[in-house]
Amino acid sequence: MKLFFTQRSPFARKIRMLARMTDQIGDIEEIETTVRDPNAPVLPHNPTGKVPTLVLDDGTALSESLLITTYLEERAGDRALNGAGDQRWTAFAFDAFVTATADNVAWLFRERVNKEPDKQSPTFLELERGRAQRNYHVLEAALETNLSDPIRTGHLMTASLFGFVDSFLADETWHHNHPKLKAWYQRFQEQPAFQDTIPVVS
Ligand SMILES: N[C@@H](CCC(=O)N[C@@H](CS)C(=O)NCC(=O)O)C(=O)O
Repeated sequence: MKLFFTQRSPFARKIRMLARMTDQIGDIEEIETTVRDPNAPVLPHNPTGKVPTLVLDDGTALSESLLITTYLEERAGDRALNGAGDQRWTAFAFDAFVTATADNVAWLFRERVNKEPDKQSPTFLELERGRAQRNYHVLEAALETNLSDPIRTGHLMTASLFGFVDSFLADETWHHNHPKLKAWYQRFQEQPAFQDTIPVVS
């Protein structure tokens, strides 16, 4: 399989961590691509040009990190982070919530990096910051009840999101104002898969 990723994408980093933590990385060739570029290596496989994209050996291209997560979780068998049986949907629901939060933070990032300050919409930024704050409160409560649980795929998305914000939106680090989230994230950073996927940006 081929996994197209960028260093910056928190969604791709989550998949890269999942592949490592479920012992599937040996079956995956990681290929760095550009985005928003007519010559991006991912485009012949996925015309949307989005990352992550996982191309299966039969050429099927999976995009959307939750779909790729579901695929790799099923393929992982006993090593699946979300377990088996119906209770896994609680773990996937948590993952979907964090993924949606990351989507919103990514929109906020695009507004800030792709537009000159005087072209940015204060209304849009205020809305997205409000949404992020709201979601971070929920996340703090969710992690508090799950802190002693095994690591689930939603935890990987959470750590990827915080890593992205720390590296690329350093003045929007809301997790620093949530002591339990902050402490959890500090501990999570010791995970080898997290260390192995730290963005290398020149
Ligand atoms: N909801 C998507 C979000 C993926 C996403 O937004 N990826 C960004 C990079 S962080 C991307 O591919 N951008 C390229 C583009 O917008 O053309 C997922 O979970 O995979």
